[in-house]
Amino acid sequence: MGIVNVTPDSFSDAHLHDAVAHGWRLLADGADLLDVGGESTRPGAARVDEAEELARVIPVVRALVDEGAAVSVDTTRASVAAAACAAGAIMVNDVSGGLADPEMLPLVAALDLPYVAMHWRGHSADMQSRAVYDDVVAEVCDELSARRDAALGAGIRDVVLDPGLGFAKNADHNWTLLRALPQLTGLGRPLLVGASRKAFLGALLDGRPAADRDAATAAITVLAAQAGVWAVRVHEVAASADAVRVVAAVTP
Ligand code: PMM
Repeated sequence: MGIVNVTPDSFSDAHLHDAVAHGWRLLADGADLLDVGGESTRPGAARVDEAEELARVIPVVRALVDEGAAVSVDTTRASVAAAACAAGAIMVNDVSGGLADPEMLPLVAALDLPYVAMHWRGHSADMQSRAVYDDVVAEVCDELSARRDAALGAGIRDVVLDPGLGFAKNADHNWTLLRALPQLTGLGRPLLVGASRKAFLGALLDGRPAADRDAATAAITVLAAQAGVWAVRVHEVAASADAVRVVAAVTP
């Protein structure tokens, strides 16, 4: 899954053209799916309003779909998910797992589309204050199981789970969860992992800036592929696509 973040810190004012060109590059590099989002979820980020999120996301979804791309929409708002799916998106990636908007799960059920439910404890502005666990693996598994059951109970048939690395989690929590991929895949649904360029990789690499964390990201892709993870969500696709093929070649 290649990341197309349509946010001012990713693309300048000419964002439509730039974001679409970026999406095409990710497809050429081997992405099977493009994840288009208009709201930054970095720790501390403020929310964007609905009109702004729609204005960022919908034209990019439409342009990529019109050219034949498979697109998921990265949003916590049912209204944005509905508009993106009307524009041709075929999957909803909700970092809140249905907690941010009560209309999200019924909407995705009605559309009968696949749904990514990520582990989440609150919006980005103050989520790191919720990075408190006695047993991070047990608690993430419990809370993610509850979101799985809510999504299935709402009538969504195809539910993907995601441990939400970096969301109400510190670096130790992220590494502990990556060590526990077998327990997470044991929740009985396909698993998505999003480690790409995240701060815990920068911390491991002595403060390396985000753009220089792609080799570490590809190393996580190897671990994820070996653990049977369904997909990784990455900024730089080529190395991760190669990593997946290498793991496949040595997997009986
Ligand atoms: N991470 C970000 C945004 N959306 N969606 C899922 N399912 N999983 C993630 O880990 C995830 C996500 C934040 O990362 P970015 O700002 O680098 O896109």
